[in-house]
Amino acid sequence: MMRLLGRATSGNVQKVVFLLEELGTPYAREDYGRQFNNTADAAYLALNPNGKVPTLVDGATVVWESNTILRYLANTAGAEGAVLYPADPAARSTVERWMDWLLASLNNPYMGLFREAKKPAAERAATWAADAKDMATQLGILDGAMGGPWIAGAAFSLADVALAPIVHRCLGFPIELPALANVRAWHGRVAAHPAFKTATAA
Ligand SMILES: N[C@@H](CCC(=O)N[C@@H](CS)C(=O)NCC(=O)O)C(=O)O
Repeated sequence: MMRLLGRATSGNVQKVVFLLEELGTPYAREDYGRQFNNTADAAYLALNPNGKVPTLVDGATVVWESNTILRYLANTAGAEGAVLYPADPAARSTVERWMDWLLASLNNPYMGLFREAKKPAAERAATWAADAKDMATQLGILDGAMGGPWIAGAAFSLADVALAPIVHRCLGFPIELPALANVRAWHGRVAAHPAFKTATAA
């Protein structure tokens, strides 16, 4: 059975749990990271030299980087995986661009706000306002680009899986955001997936 190493509270672990649950793939998640204090051990670093979670162990295959894990799982999941991650290059690019955008554009303000949101408002770093503005801009871009019920258009895809746990948190930060009607409607659709509920329960 596949092993997923990573704490349930990590957004990047939640992406992978969402997909494993959605595909109905048997897996065992093991607690690694932060409070478990076990990702700097030599045994873990031999699997993932970043000392970060998640790491997926599938027999002799070890995969790290959450978006790479999503692609690996889709590529090994047969017909259902091919719907989530289409082989046609043009269709695939509509999925991958948002997975890359998540890391390249949304992640920076997300991480800044995520770190500071835990503090009382008066103690937040000066970067809070700039990150909030950037977050509003990035989510506005996503909102304006959505041309269908799902991130990549008509079909639910890896882009939805990758973005959902993170955007879910972004919408919950105590910051001013534009209306984001498309993003909020999409969030409601994703949140109705039992697999998403399981992934984000922690
Ligand atoms: N780009 C990496 C980021 C991995 C990462 O930063 N993971 C965080 C949790 S979301 C982590 O390991 N934090 C330290 C810890 O939990 O010990 C990925 O997508 O897998």
